[in-house]
Amino acid sequence: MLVVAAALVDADNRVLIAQRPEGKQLAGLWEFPGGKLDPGERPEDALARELEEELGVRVCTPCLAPLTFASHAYDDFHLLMPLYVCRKWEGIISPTEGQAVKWARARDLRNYPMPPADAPLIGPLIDLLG
Ligand code: 9L3
Ligand code: MG
Repeated sequence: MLVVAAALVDADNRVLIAQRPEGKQLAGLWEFPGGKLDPGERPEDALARELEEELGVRVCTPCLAPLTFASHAYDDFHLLMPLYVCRKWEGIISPTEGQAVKWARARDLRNYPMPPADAPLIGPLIDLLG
């Protein structure tokens, strides 16, 4: 399964994480926002769509800079997930699914329980953002 995720980074180099809502798989864990590709969709277009659906912000696809990949074998599928860094968006972050969101320093991300696919992305973000 191909899923795309974003590290939205603010002017203070903090990263946005979102808590997966009740009723979803991995509910309660903190993730980099994103989701699955629709059939035939390009990764950057899928991520722009997901960020608008989940957070109400618009990003331009050239503003999405690929940083690294997450790869994790769940019991029933293998998740492959590129992480894109994005520093520019339009609109105010307003979670649309009742999910909590937090801005955190990259080095503090380990304090938040994350899905197994997301946790290995913290290292490259610390390297990038300090
Ligand atoms: N997933 C893991 N980490 C993430 C995201 C966005 C998604 N940062 C996993 C959770 C689900 C699957 O990918 O098993 C699909 O995600 P969603 O469509 O339920 O958000
Ligand atoms: Mg999602």
